[in-house]
Amino acid sequence: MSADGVDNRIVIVGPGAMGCLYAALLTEGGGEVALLDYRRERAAEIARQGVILVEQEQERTVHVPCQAEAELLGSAALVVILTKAYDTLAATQHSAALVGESTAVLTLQNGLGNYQQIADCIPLAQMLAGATTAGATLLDTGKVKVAARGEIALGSPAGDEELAQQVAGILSSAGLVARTETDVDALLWRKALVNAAINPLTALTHRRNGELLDNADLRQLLRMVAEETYEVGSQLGIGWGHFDPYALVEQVCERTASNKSSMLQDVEAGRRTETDSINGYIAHQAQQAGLAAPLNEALTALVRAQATV
Ligand code: KPL
Repeated sequence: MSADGVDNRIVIVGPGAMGCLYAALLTEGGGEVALLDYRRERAAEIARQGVILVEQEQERTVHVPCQAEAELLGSAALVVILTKAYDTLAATQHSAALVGESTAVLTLQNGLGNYQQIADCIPLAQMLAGATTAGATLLDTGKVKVAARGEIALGSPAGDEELAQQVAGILSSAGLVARTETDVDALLWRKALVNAAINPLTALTHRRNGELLDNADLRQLLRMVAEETYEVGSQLGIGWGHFDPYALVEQVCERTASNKSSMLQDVEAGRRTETDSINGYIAHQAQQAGLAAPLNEALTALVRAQATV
């Protein structure tokens, strides 16, 4: 990021639901924004037609530059990685030309292990990671239905509070709600705990988030997965603070009741899911530490078996 704060160009990597949503909102908020997509034809289509937001039954188009080659965009103040978790490494490599010595790279992806993968290519000191409570559905190329704008919480894995504040400031000044947290791993594990419980159960039962609470068996499963994940995290030293894991999951189901989770959307669209980076990652971490996480392990296998790819 430039020391004088003048060069605030933001590049969003990955034109999925979240990528398009944030590219459009940040552009509307006065940010200088571009999208990077590895698929040339899709990039050209989005560049031509713009991002179409469907919000509160109203449709509007926001024009955002979109390129397939990072070299054509040059270095940015902020790069936001919003690809699917399984594309993290490829997206980071594809974005290399965007990242100069003073570029901050922020991942807002679902799942765990993303910033660690990105940090294989980019100095950890330039990395930020966070989570969003926005809800969005990709209706078509570049066309997104907005359920909730939500808020972004982010932090620095290297403990650079100033960088985290600076980037939260860039996002806030372009109209988003953004705040910082000091313990980034606790933040990411909290989001992963919610995703580990809600996402596979919605994907396996084809229910919306709120509909999980209508069924006693599913409520019980939500509780058990949340508690298992909490236990694994605790054993691994995650500083959860005091909270009731099931209460958090229930609250998110209620707040996002009409949402189709991203995993249900993936299954319905015949796309690969992110279960390996959510339930699979938790089960793997547990196994490495000599712990058991049978529910996360079983959900990973069931979702993988259900997916068409
Ligand atoms: O993050 C989500 C997702 O769908 O991936 C939740 C919080 C479950 C909202 O739908």
